[in-house]
Amino acid sequence: MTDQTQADDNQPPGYVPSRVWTWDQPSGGQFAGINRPVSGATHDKALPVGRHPIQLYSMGTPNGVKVTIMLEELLAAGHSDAEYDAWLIRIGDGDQFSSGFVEINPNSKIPAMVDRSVDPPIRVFESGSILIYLAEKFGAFLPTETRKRTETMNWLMWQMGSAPFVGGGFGHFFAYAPFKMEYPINRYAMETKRQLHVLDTHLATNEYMAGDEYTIADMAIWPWYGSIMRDAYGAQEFLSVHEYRHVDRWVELIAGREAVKRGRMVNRTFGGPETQLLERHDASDFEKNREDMVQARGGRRA
Ligand SMILES: N[C@@H](CCC(=O)N[C@@H](CS)C(=O)NCC(=O)O)C(=O)O
Repeated sequence: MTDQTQADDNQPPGYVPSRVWTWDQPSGGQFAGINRPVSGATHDKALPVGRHPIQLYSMGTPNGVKVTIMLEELLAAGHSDAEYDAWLIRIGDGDQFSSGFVEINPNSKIPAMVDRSVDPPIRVFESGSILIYLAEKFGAFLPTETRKRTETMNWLMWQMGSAPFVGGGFGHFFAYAPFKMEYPINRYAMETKRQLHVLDTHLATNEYMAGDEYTIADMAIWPWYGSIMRDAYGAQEFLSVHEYRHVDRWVELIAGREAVKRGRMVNRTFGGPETQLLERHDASDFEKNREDMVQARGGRRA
């Protein structure tokens, strides 16, 4: 094949990467507007601070939900020091690029957290790091016995490394890219199905990810793989998710937990208003300040 016929096969046809990449225009597709090739703040704005020891700055995406599930589980287990304020960071509006947010997460991604129960306060970013931090701080949901702890960490790290292929790979090209491209959709559908098969095989003989105990590994994996099994990207038929019946069993098991039901509502900005609690500052917010209730009061929080 000559260079020219190869270039004709490229997408768009004739595209040949330049010797040096330059940022000429947004790449197109959903969310392209917030992408930049540099890091750092775009505007000066401090983060709000509430009255609780733990301040969370997040949004109800799968990475955000991992942490709100953990905090709700800790509270349900009686760790009252896990009380938290959850502030909404609207990533579509660029809130992650405020100077205050960049100070606590130079990577400008939700979730990020500040533990103000210690002096000076500790910043924590990366959802996996936040889960481990909270598990160690409260001595919960991370077994201490070496074999079980290692298995929990194995699956937690598996999630952190694997989910970007599902979200940034499959989800992006299947649902968000400006046009459909067979090559990346095939590549990432293959990888997504391989990962679902990994989970299915493991969950055939294990009740939870780390064995017989519910841990931060379940909390990390469920938001991503639970949603790909149920509704993410409208791709359930495409991926034949019905094939993964052990994953299906586990998805229902985790979804049935009361703390999970609460955690998935926090900082959620999509779905029905009755499923959203935009900000959480008190346990009573679930009864008083759900978005359907706030809207019925003309936008006023109780
Ligand atoms: N590895 C990170 C990923 C965080 C992440 O990708 N967050 C997304 C939302 S799910 C985000 O904040 N995106 C905003 C942006 O890219 O500007 C973690 O697990 O915390």
